[in-house]
Amino acid sequence: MKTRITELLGIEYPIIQGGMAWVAEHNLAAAVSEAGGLGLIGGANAPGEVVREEIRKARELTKKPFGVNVMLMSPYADEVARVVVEEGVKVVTTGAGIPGKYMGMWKEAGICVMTVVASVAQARLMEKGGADAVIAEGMESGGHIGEETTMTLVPQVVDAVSVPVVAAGGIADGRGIAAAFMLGAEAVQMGTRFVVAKESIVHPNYKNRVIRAKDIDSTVTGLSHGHPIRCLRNKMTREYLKLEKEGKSFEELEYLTLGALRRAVQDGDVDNGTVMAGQIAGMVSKEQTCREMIEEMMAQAEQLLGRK
Ligand code: TUI
Repeated sequence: MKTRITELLGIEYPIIQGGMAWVAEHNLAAAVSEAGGLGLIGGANAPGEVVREEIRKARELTKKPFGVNVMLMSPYADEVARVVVEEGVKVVTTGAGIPGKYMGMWKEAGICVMTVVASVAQARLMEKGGADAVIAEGMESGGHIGEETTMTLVPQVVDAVSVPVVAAGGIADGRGIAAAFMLGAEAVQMGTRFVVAKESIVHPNYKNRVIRAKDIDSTVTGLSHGHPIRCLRNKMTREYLKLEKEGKSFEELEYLTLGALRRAVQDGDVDNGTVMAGQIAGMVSKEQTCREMIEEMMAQAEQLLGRK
């Protein structure tokens, strides 16, 4: 399945692994790239030097292309943006903001830049700013989300820009990939399914929560604060949502969320931590290698799309 995205990135399959905070480290990124997709290292809130080390470790595991996600709300975004240039990273994705001030530097370095957008207006802005592709992410996604759904956002973004579009949010099997292609996407980005990959370093408690999740098990905290985060319901979200409803501010509730993603991912505290996952967690039912996941999904997608 050759598309403008597979050609642009030099990858075999149109599957990109999301640059998830604390989850998307070098082992996962390298495994996805080795299996023919595009692995991403999530810069998240990590300092530049930590990301540099991750890039170097990924290089030891794969000669294939991989990328780095620059989370623009990070206090270290400036240094991570420089590190990707210094380390000769070929692909950068951005999330949670507008990467305008880095675009000149990245384009000059020959980096392929793909920016996550949650609306048509953002997609137009990113294209104008020089993005090589946009990742249209629906609110089915885990973590920090916009307001539109993948089903409605992707075709509207496809109509609005001429750069290729990657669909993200709510996709975790070959049917989702085929559906995204029918909407005009030329690749998909997936997070939740890769959380439970064998190569993923996420704590077994976290993986088990995702594997056991039902369709209705995710919720969104911080909607009224303008910081919506999709995660699986637990003790923390029940407390957060109760206090949010009572009118407590973002700052007053920060004690519940500070460091909470790390607590869930690394320590396995899935009661008090933030278990970020997308709505499709209900369909993610087993741990497999990245290669097994990608080959299974591509076979299904190709059959549905009549390409095999
Ligand atoms: O970035 C994400 N998802 C994330 S980042 C993250 S780390 C974090 N942890 C705790 C609190 C906050 C963040 C966890 N999940 N997805 C990509 C994404 N980008 N979704 C939405 C956007 C987005 C939002 C605003 C892109 C552009 C944008 O522009 C801002 C503007 O002013 O228009």
